[in-house]
Amino acid sequence: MKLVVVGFGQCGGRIADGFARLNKRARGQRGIEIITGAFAVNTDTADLIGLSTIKADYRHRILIGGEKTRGHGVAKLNEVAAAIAREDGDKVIDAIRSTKRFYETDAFLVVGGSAGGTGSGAVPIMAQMIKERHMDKQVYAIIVLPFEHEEAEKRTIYNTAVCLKSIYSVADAVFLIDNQRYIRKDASLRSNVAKINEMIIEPFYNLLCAGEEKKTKRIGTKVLDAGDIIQTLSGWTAVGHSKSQIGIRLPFGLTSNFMKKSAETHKGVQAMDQTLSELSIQCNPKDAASALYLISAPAQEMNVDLIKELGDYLRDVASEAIIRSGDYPGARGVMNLTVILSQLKDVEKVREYYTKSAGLVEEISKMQQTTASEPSVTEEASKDLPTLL
Ligand SMILES: Nc1nc2c(ncn2[C@@H]2O[C@H](COP(=O)(O)OP(=O)(O)OP(=O)(O)O)[C@@H](O)[C@H]2O)c(=O)[nH]1
Ligand SMILES: [Mg+2]
Repeated sequence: MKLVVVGFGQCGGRIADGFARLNKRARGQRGIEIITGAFAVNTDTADLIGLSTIKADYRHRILIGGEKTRGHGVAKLNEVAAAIAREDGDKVIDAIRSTKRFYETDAFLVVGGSAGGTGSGAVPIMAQMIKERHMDKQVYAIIVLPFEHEEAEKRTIYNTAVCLKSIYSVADAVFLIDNQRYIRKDASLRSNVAKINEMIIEPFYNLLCAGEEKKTKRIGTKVLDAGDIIQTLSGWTAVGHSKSQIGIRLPFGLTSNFMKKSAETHKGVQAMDQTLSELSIQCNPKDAASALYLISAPAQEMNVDLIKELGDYLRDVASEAIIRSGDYPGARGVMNLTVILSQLKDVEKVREYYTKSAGLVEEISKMQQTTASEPSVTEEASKDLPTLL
């Protein structure tokens, strides 16, 4: 599957940059292209300069709202970013259209953090604009939810809720990424967003590559292609990935074929267990109406039993879902498992943002009016003084 990836704001831009690197890796390791274009869009010049892989020209690192913000961002005001995106969005659309292999693109992926200003406000507006102009292609979103420590601030909750509601109504599917879940096991990651970004992006590697493979030895018995992914993705979506070792020599004595096979099958179940416990957002698999898994391991290790066990396990936990699957022959000694749960009818975390922000709407709109119209208390105190200007 080939994507055009457009990241908004700092978080979105960095993740889009990561997808650009993913394409380099696919090209280098496998000789295939999975990203037809990668773009970063921001109201902040400094954040665009900080990227490393997206082409460093104004058509790939796009500044919007330059006249309004002078390139200094929108300081968490997502309604300002939304207005800027509406005004300057055509600049982004034109740039996307100039992608060299645009006609090969299967879908768009827009990315942003929900809690800031630029990503939160621009992602839904741009998703809508892209959708209107390219009705034949799917538009997916990756929305990164804030860390717990950011949630003390009202704006964080409010921006997230408004962004989620808006993007859900325009995108074909929304991948929910809960930042907090990535530091659950390793708190040092809090200060290492680059590492978190790698973890966010990794599940997409095999997923996008599988259907693009050209080499016979890397083509699975059941190829998972763009069609399967498009059929699966809709609405709230969680994604997970695990990597484990496979085909490691067993202890002396456990060498019969039967023992080997059952031990390896057990590995499959373990991997599925681990993947489901590390999904990008906490959810109940029973709430998914569609699901997908892709197993990648050395061809000789992917026996029928292993694949059947994986399918049985997922069918058991995601009992309401239509399940699609694929196998993708990969490197020796490693087993990668990617799982997607989609069309989730309930996501507790999203529901909580909506509930919590309901009480904030009035307060935030009052604050917006205050900053826009009322002079500050300090200025008020100077009203009787003359001015030199
Ligand atoms: N996973 C991840 N999260 C990030 C990254 N950068 C920022 N975030 C999170 O994304 C949210 C939004 O932050 P930014 O992307 O900096 O905000 P922005 O879209 O640039 O908006 P403004 O700077 O307010 O205009 C916050 O919750 C951050 O914790 C990143 O590189 N990776
Ligand atoms: Mg920013």
